[in-house]
Amino acid sequence: TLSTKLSNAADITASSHAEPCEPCDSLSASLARHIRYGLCRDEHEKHELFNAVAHSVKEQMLDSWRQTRIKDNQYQQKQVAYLSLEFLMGRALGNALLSLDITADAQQVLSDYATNLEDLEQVEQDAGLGNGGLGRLAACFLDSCASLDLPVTGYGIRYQYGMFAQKIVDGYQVERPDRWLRHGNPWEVRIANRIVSVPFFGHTETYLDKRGHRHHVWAETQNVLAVPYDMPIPGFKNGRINTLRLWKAEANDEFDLDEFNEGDYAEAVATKNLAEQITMVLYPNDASVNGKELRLRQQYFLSSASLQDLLARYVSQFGEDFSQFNEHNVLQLNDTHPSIAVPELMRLLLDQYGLSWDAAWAITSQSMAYTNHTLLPEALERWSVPMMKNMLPRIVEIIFEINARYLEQVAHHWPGDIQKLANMSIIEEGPEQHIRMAYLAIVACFSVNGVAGLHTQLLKEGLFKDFYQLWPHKFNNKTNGVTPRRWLAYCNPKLSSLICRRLGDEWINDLSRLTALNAFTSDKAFVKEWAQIKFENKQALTAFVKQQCGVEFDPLMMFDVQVKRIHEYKRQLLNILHVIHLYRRILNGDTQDMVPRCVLIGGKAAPGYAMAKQIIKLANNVAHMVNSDPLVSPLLRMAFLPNYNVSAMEKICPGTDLSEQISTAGKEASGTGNMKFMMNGALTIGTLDGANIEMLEEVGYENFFLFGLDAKQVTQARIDYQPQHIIEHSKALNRVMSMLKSGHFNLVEPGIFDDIIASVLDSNDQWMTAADFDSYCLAQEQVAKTYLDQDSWQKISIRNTAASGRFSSDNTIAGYRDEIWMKK
Ligand code: 4GP
Repeated sequence: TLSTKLSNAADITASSHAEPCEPCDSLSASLARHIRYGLCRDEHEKHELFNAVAHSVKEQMLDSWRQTRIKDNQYQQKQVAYLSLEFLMGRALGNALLSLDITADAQQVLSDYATNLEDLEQVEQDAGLGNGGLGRLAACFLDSCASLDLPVTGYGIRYQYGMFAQKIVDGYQVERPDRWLRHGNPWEVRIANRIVSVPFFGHTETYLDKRGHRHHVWAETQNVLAVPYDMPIPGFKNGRINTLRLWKAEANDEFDLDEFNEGDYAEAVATKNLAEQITMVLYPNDASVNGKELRLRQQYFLSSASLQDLLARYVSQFGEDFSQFNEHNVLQLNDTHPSIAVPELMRLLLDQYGLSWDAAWAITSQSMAYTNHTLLPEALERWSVPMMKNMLPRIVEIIFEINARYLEQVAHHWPGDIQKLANMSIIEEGPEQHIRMAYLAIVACFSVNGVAGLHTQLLKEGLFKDFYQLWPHKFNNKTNGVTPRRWLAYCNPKLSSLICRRLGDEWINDLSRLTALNAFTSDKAFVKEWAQIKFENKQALTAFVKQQCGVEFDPLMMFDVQVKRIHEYKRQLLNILHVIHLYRRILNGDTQDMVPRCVLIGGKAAPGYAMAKQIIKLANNVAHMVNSDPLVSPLLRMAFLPNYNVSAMEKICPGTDLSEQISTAGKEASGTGNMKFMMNGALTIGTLDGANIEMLEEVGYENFFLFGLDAKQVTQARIDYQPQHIIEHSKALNRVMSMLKSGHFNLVEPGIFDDIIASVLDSNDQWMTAADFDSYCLAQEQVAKTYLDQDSWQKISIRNTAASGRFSSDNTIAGYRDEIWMKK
């Protein structure tokens, strides 16, 4: 009856320890119920059916979710909080079914509703709460943490609009808002009893108490409510359901009643809008920061809400005795975006809980760890002090105090070196002072890590050299990884099933087992089946490209793919120049040894990044010329895929032959797309950059197409770089540049590519496009030669998958666990 159900529910909320409970409804009963009582109509739209299914699947997780929470609240294991402004989760349904091991069940159940699972999955909107690498890494990490049975909570922002939707109009990128919550989010649960309040603005005051102790008050603040929405993160077949807690900003007074009574309805609602603006939209900048005030508000909002949540949870277990805090808690900062958590934790411990500076600092500096994700100096966050003083006056005071104390250490280490003090200060002097957030993070955190071997080495030698000298023990490397559940088991069911038939299914949570595939390179039947699966995946990708771009690919041709954010350092331009090179060769009848290829490029440009947008336009225009010449299309086709996102990658990587990882050496911190392609048996053409280096180590030179300058050579070559000279001496590049300059690709839009042309010719071109062109073309010829021998290509493909085990994010997370989070 209803009353017993309600009283059971009350028991559940009251009980504090895990206990067995009755199993919930079967998936099929649950779905029937959701359809019958949730939709309340006989006809329903596809997305309504999807929501009903998602609700039913979520229901299957609720008991385990609760058990996990109860267990973790006992702090038997140290609790980890992963703070990130971005979580690029993509779709959840397929992954949840896989983790819960109920995919077959769901397929069966759905057949009663005249639909199939695959179609229904396409209805789910991607949760695109991130820009690219850093956000997707956070999502892979959550999956690995749950699968490794680690008590890790993701803390992020519930952006009402995620990463913008990209349309291509006349070859140009057009941004459209991503209304991912339009039909509701069936996975989330609003947790009304954990709402906290985050202060902004106001001013600070100090007073002395009776015993002469100084106290700080942050007065007359404007407070914004932070409302948690929890998403379940299921571990792979292990019963753990972790939590991704996303904060939504809400006004604490729905209406200003005085204004409302005076009849100014709009003014009364305005406050509400101002508060809710904070979590309205994700900043669509990848690896670059533009110093916008609203962004700082987002960062502080996330940091403060998450820390308040963490402290409240701790206090409810241990009271206000913080001596055990570090034993039970650790925080990982995903780049500097949430590094304002450092002074915020200090503030809460000092002002709210009355700890001394030294006690608060001991806790703060032993509980936080920082991951850096980019070497590009322009991406290092700096916040204007006057702006911050106005928005967060108490926080600025604390940062200045941290800085003053820390600079004493610097002075002690380098006596008399004034310049060192200025260089290393958290406060950058100038016409306007700025706070260097990376320095703040390094000073406060006990661990600083890069995301691939080369990247970490470059941090130590370059960007953070002084800090490495001062605190070598803080620095460590954690090479990135990707989750094999989503990026092989789920996205490539055919390959996955072949591997399972040969190796069993233990590779899914122990990816190193894939090395056993090497033994099958001499098994003809296996190689044939491997090739057949790639072919079928290419057929599926062909259909997707046709549907998304209207371009006809041919699965008999080689699929050469570069999908990632559009950025000059990633050098999509180099790829396009190579396409022009092939195109020109075909027009000239120089087609000997050429392999028919379909080139796919996809990715979004930051809306304010003019050069990246021009590169998109160039890709589209070149594609148009290439595809419209019937003499060319048997040998070369090209498409620009609009709106590249997580769910697109799930279709792309299984059907790719050649993965383009061609960044200027020393610029790509790690890369993770490179790993997804490798796992799915693509061969890589790439530079000695980021994790490519480690991939090469694993798979061997003979199974990787390496080209270009390495990081040291790039630095060297920059000193006296003369691209004009290089072009004069390269027949191929010379012809490509002439064709580009002739306006062949922009006959009706003269001049639109002038900036791009100038960038290649510029002796200041940081990206060294001209320098690597010949070497790239040579490697591409090697690719073609290898591809012509299909048997050998397929064997290399198998070796790539076999060697990808090291790049499971399970591996990476085991490293974070053993060397950072749980390190004694
Ligand atoms: C990215 C890096 O560019 C990429 O190399 C790396 O694999 C990824 O982080 C994860 O570590 N950086 C960003 C960013 O996404 O916004 O800085």
